[in-house]
Amino acid sequence: MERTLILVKPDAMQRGLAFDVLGRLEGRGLRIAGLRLLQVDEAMAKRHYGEHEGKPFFEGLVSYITSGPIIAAVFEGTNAVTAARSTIGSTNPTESAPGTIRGDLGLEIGRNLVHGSDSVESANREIGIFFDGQPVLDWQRSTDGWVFE
Ligand code: D4T
Repeated sequence: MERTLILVKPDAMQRGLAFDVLGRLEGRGLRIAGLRLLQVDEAMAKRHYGEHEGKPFFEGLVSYITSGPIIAAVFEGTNAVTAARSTIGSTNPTESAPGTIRGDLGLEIGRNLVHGSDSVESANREIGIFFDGQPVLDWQRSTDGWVFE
C-alpha cells in the first residue's frame, strides 16, 4: 500500500487545527500507519528541506518548522501521495481551491499549515527522517474493503 508523510506544521498546531487537518485525510479513506508529536530541531529541518537550501525563503522555512511542536503522520492507501496532495491544495494557500486544507484554512505560503510528500521516493526519504527508529504499523481496518476496491 502506498505511503505518504504528512506534517501538521506549527501554525496548525498553535491554531488548534491538528485534528481538522488529520481528519480530512483520514475521512477521505487514507489509513493512519504512524503518528508522532515532536519538536523539530534545526538539523532535522535542514534534512527535510535540504533541496531548498540557498533559496531566499530557506531560513524562514527552518525557523517556521522549528518554532513549536508538530505532528508527523504516515498515511497509506491507494495513490496516497497524490490523494493527500490534492486534499492539501497548492503550496500557496491563496491559490488553493476552496475545499482543500490550505484553501479553507490558510492565507500565506509561509504559514501553509501542512506538508505532504510530493512523490513515493520523497515519502520514503521523509518517513526515514521523521520516523527514524519509530514504529510505522502494518495493519488493516475492518472497513478497508469499503474504501479500497
Ligand atoms: P511543503 O514541503 O511545505 O509541503 O510544501 P510544498 O511541497 O507544497 O512546496 P515546496 O516543497 O515547493 O516548498 C516547501 C515550503 O517552502 C515554502 N515556500 C516555498 C516559501 O516560503 N516560499 C516560496 O517561494 C516557495 C516556493 C512553502 C513550502
